[in-house]
Amino acid sequence: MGNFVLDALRTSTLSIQTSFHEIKVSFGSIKSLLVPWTRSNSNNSSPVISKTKLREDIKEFDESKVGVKGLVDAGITSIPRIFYQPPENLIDSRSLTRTLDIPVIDLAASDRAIVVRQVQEASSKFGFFQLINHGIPLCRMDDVILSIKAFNELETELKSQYYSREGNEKRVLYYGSSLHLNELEGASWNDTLLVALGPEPAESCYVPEVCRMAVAEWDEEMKKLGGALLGLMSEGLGLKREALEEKLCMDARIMAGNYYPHCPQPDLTLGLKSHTDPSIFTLLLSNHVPGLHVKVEGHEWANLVAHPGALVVNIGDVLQIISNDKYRSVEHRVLANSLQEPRISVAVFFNPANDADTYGPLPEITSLDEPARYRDFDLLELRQQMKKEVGVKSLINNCRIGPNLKWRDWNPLRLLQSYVGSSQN
Ligand SMILES: O=C(O)CCC(=O)C(=O)O
Repeated sequence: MGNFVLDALRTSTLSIQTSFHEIKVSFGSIKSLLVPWTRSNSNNSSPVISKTKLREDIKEFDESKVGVKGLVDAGITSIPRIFYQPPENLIDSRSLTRTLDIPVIDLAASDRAIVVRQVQEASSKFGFFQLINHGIPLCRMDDVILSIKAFNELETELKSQYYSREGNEKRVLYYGSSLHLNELEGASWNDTLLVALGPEPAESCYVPEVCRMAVAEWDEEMKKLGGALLGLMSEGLGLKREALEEKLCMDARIMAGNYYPHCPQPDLTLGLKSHTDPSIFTLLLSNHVPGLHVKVEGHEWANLVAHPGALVVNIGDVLQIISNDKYRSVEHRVLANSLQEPRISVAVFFNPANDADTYGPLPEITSLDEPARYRDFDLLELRQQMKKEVGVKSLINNCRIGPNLKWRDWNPLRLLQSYVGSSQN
């Protein structure tokens, strides 16, 4: 079997004849792309390829450790089949011109009550908002973006030393496309560097040197800003400032440095598939290359364009559950990048960290009138969820109390707490 990635990499000049059945490179043929391809719902013009073949191609791509950027560097002009998205995931052209104006919240505003109300409204209506005057110097923002760029643009031999999609003691992973690749779902057009920031951070010697300092400095900023934001969110629920912090102990931070290289066929794939974050919330910084797409009112997609210098916040599944649906975790994805310049984003996911605790709607905000809509979950369940492929509200759907909830999932204490909560109001 031809190794399409390495063949392509060995080739400086690619002459690609895309008749359906043959793609030739100056040295050898890319056999992986020769086999016809099919998917249910695919239209007649789609080539047909078996699941076995897709599985083999995924393995080859992964074992090459070159990431998606390696394919682009090799000069490919059509994307390998493993990146084709099923038709239902493809972009509807009308959504490309729709823009979502999410609230812009000025953290330096003098009236805290107004800021609390803005955070509360944005978290419940949009699930997304932007922060300006957040206190993080522009140079810090530039540094972390440039350092993620520098890592992704390292020589392949240097970068591939970090390549792994399995959890490891180094607590640093770098992989091409999404964390879980399989033949049933299209792969996405990006590369990611994941670094554990807490509570047991990656030892600095394991973080690639080219971004070590910038990531450590970014984490310091994220801890401060994340804590301040959680205080505002807590007050937005009518609780004391420290309530969510005490409950959630959100020390478990993970950073994803995402690199979306140019995609030669952006209408066939996605930069990142649609998902919600299984976090408390996420703080997102990106460079000026657009691509973030957000589902508005649960059905239409729109572009989210952040103000220069702003940080984007999105509510995660954990906070939707804890707030008993007062705050919303909203579906988002990233378009495949049609521009020559890469899109780079740095997402910091804030997760609960207290192993001993269970998490569910806060008794203080549930009552007989507004009973808990979710059962409790623990960190084991949350971690299992995070290990799976990016998904849409999987944790929320698993925990939602409804006809499918098994009797053993009910927590009598929770019912009692709801009652006590309501009688104290
Ligand atoms: O790159 C982006 O803009 C979004 C990243 C994202 O959604 C994620 O890393 O979960």
